[in-house]
Amino acid sequence: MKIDKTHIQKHNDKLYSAHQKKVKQLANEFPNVNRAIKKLVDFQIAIPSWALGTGGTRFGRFSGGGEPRNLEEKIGDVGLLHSLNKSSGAISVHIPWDIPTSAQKIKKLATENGLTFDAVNSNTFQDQPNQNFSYKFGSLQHVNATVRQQAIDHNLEVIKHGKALGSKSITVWLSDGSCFPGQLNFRKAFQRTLEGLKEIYAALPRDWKMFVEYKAFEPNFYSMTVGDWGQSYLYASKLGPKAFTLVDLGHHLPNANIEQIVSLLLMEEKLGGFHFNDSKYGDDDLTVGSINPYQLF
Ligand SMILES: [Mn+2]
Repeated sequence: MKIDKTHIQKHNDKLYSAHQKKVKQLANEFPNVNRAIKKLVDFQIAIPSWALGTGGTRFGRFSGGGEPRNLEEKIGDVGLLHSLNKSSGAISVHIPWDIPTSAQKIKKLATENGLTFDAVNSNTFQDQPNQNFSYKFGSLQHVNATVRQQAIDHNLEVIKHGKALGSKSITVWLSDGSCFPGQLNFRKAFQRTLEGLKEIYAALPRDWKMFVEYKAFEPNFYSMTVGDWGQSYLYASKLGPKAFTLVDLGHHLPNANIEQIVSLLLMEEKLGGFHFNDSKYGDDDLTVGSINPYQLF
């Protein structure tokens, strides 16, 4: 659905004078208010293509009417969001859930909606139909080199799709790990994963970045091979200047001091970005700021 621009303008016009009064009041109190407003105006948040459903949990879907059925409709929805808030001018696409049938057409549609393409996301945490080897025991950490190669090839494929869309980064989140003590050699799992990431890193176009996303637990419940910011930072440091740590706010152990993690990553210039959400217990994916609004700021 598209809202006519004049319709939004008419709505804004009605509120404009009251809004101006508030800004004036603020400017009297805080001399730097315009700098802060400019920062807010420039702040853009990419909308993930997998987050446009309206109902349900990770365990069951209770869809409402009007949910987007394909990438085209998802772009339409993000475009609508962006036309209303002017802060979500990008979409982050998940491969293989949202492989464009024609990159050119999809790019054109995005441009018409005022959108660009943010990071592309790979998926080696699920087996896809017609896939040769299973990721049941991991992807890049797998003891079998052919499974690792399949995971590497998938990431290279994702970069190819991203290039066609004009994306400039790839996010790699691995569910690799183990569920029982003694099941996995931690060091070897780390080294194999690093080797795989190195191959993907080597395939990055010159102006691209790689984000290494970590998660403390789930789906594996004993160890995760990219389990925390320390491990992600280690991978990112060993990979090189185009690799960064990605902080998903829901991917920590309870009560972790995320603010401190973020501040140190910023200091080291290794903060790649955020996945904004909130949680009370684990990876709850609640609305950002709904549980810990102060932590967010
Ligand atoms: Mn995430």
